[in-house]
Amino acid sequence: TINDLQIISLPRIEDRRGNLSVIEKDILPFEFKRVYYLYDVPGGAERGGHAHKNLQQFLIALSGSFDVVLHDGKDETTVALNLPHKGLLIPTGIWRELKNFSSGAVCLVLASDVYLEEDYIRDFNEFLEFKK
Ligand code: T46
Repeated sequence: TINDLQIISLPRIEDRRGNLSVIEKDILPFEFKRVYYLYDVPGGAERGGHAHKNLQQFLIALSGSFDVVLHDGKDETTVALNLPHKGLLIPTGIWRELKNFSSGAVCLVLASDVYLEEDYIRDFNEFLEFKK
């Protein structure tokens, strides 16, 4: 459920040359098998609009900001991501929509598995049925 969403803070190593953050495998509750990123998102565009049956993902706003609207079949919440050293852990079975991308926003995603189209639920009513 959306109660299982987690904001995970990453180490931030600051010095006069700037900041460095790191994601080591033990900071996430899953081993990541894939990394992808969303960028050059035009103003007003929305991404997501689906749920995953098994996939777990960790999202970070590497640059800029965007909102993630999350639904567990019952409740909805919105998480604003805008810090490169804090990420959102999305467990399995959560519907997500990404919107309000700032210009230059980059969304980095670490995923628990490779790309599998059969893991997606792309219809909201089907998602509600799946959650029953
Ligand atoms: C999610 C949100 C945050 C691939 O070929 N490999 C991949 O690993 C991914 C993620 C996508 N694709 C292809 C599939 C589509 O033809 O790239 C195209 C765009 O994918 P999609 O419409 O799923 O993109 P988003 O931004 O709506 O969703 C993605 C992830 O698919 C999804 O798991 O949670 O980012």
